[in-house]
Order: sequence, then structure tokens, then C-alpha cells
Amino acid sequence: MATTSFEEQFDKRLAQDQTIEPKDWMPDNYRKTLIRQISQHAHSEVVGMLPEGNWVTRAPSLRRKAVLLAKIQDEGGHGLYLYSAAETLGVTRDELYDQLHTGKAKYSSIFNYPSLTWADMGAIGWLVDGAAIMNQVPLCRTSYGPYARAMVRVCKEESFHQRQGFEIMNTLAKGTEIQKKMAQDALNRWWWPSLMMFGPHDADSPNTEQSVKWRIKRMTNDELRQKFIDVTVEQTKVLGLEVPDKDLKWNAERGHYDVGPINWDEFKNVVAGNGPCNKERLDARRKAWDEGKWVRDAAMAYATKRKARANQATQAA
Ligand code: FAQ
Repeated sequence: MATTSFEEQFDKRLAQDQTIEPKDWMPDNYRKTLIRQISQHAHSEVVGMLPEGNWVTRAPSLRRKAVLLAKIQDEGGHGLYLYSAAETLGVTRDELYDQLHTGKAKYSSIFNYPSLTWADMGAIGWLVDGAAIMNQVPLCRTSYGPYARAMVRVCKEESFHQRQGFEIMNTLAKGTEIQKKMAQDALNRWWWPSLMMFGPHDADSPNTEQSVKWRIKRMTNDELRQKFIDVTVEQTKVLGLEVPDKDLKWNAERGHYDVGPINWDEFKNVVAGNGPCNKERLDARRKAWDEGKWVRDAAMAYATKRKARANQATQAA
């Protein structure tokens, strides 16, 4: 009987669209790529709580406040599922937190922009969660099992987030002149950074080709960005707002909207740590880590005490 090498078995599983599980053999670079992507994704969820956290105390009604709190809490939960998925690849949570706190790890560029008005809560839900869900639905079929399963639950929640954002935008856009202006201003500021969330153009994306071969990414950055643009431009019409792009036009031949050039210098600058809020975001995460030390210590002390009691009970029996 012919034996197959680990690598052949791995390739066969991918070709048959079966998931790779934590104890399966996998190429070192597949593991590395997953740790990189999943941990960046986890960090994004957790840092992504901050721009919205800024508005919890100033939400315009109890209902808005309860919904916003629930949404932010969901994002924290997404971070936790994703850190757990990353841990199955052999990295520890402490290592991942350390990479974030020392500024070695990347997280999504979008969360380095400020949330200036209440309308930003609408724009973040509608555009940022809208872009996130466009990117994440295909990840429900990513080849690494724990990541794919985490994404199924994440996507269900993101879909609620997107709708709550659209609802805020719709209320403002159909409200007073001042409210409509606030909604337009938020769209103006979040539109281009949302397009950047999908990452560089395919031709400039060093990781896409291999990640698509490994079925980690099921679609490329440009394919997903285009899908987002096509859907969101139509939603903007429903809101009665204007996409801040003078070059935006329907291209009948391609069956898609064309957009103007994206400012990749701005993207690179933000990813390099020089965006409007990079410092503030990292400072907030480090402060939360330091101030949470007593909680971690107390939980560890309690676990040690319970373990000792359980051991005593076993010995006495
Ligand atoms: N920001 O070769 P590629 C959310 C980096 S979650 C910063 O194309 P890849 C929920 C990239 O890491 C949002 N860096 O890379 C929420 C790579 O650098 P490296 C996060 C970026 O991995 C909503 C380099 O550029 N979602 O929003 C960005 O194949 C509201 C070259 O790029 C995910 O993480 C960027 N935007 O494709 C929470 C989804 N784009 O590592 C709160 C999972 C690229 O080689 C409130 N991730 N880079 O040094 C992915 O799908 C992929 O990792 C991409 C990038 C598409 C983001």
C-alpha cells in the first residue's frame, strides 16, 4: 500500500475542502500565517472597542446606550474567540498581548481614527462593521477549523452591528438639517478608511496569493473591496447621502462601480503607527492591562486555592 507524506495529506484535505485541525500536520508557514492573521484580527476587535467606548456615556437615549454597550461587548467576545483560535496553533495569549502592548503587532488601520460625533457610531456600525462582515463571511469557510468556526458566530453578531449602524445613519439622515449634516460628515470621514480596511490592492499584497492557495483567504482584497463598494453605494442612495468621491461612477462594462484612487500613503502612515489615534489606542490598551492586574492575580489565587482544596479532598477520601 502506498504511503502518503504529511504534506500530501495536507494538500489533499485542502483540495477536498476539508478543514485543517489543531493536531493535524501543517506547513510551518501556514501556521505562521494563521497566527499572524488571527492575532491581528483579535487585536482589531479589542482595540476596535475603543472608538465606540468613547460614546457610551453620551448616547442620546437609554435604548441607544443599551444597544451600543451590547455591541461593544460583542466585539470583546470576538476578540476572545479569536485569541482562543490562535492559541490552538501553539502561541500563548500572554505572548499575543505582549506583541500588542509593545507595538509589534498590527491591528486594523481603521481603529486609529477618532470618533468625533454621535453620527460616527452610525458610520462605524454601517461602514466598519459592513466592511468587516464582507471580509468575514468568506472566512467562515477558511481552511483552519477553529478560525472558521469562530467566524460563524462572529458573523451573526456583525450582521446585527451593521444594521444598528445603518439604523442610526437612517434616523440622522432623515432628521433635521443639522442631523443630516452630521451623518454626511461622518460618511465623509469614514468612507476612505473603510475602503483601506480590505488591505492593499492585490498587486501590492504580499500575502494574498499564498493565502488563497492555502484557502485561508477565499477571496482577494480587491474582490472583497469591490463587493463592499457595490453594496454600500446603493445603501448610501437609500440614506439620501453622498459618497465623498467625485470619480465614483457605474461601469456598465464591468458591472461594478469604479472609485477614485485610494490614498495608500495615508494607509501606510497609519499602519506604521502615525495615524491620528495610534498612540491613544495603545496607551488605553496598556492602561487596561496594568489596571486589570489585580483581577488576574485574584483569579489565579482563587484557582490555586480551589485546586489545593480539591487535592486535599482527594487525599482525605
Ligand atoms: N490595517 O498582504 P496583505 C472589525 C497589513 S475586525 C492594518 O494583503 P493579508 C470588527 C497586513 O497585515 C477588522 N494592517 O495581508 C469590528 C500585512 O502586514 P504583515 C479586522 C493591514 O493578511 C468592527 C500587510 O498589510 N479584520 O472591524 C491592513 O493577506 C467595529 C500586507 O497586506 C480582520 O483582521 C489594515 N486594514 O490581508 C470591531 C479580518 N490591511 O502582517 C469593532 C481578517 C493589510 O505582513 C468595531 N484579516 N494590512 O506585516 C484579513 O482578512 C487579512 O489579514 C487582511 C489583510 C485582508 C486584513
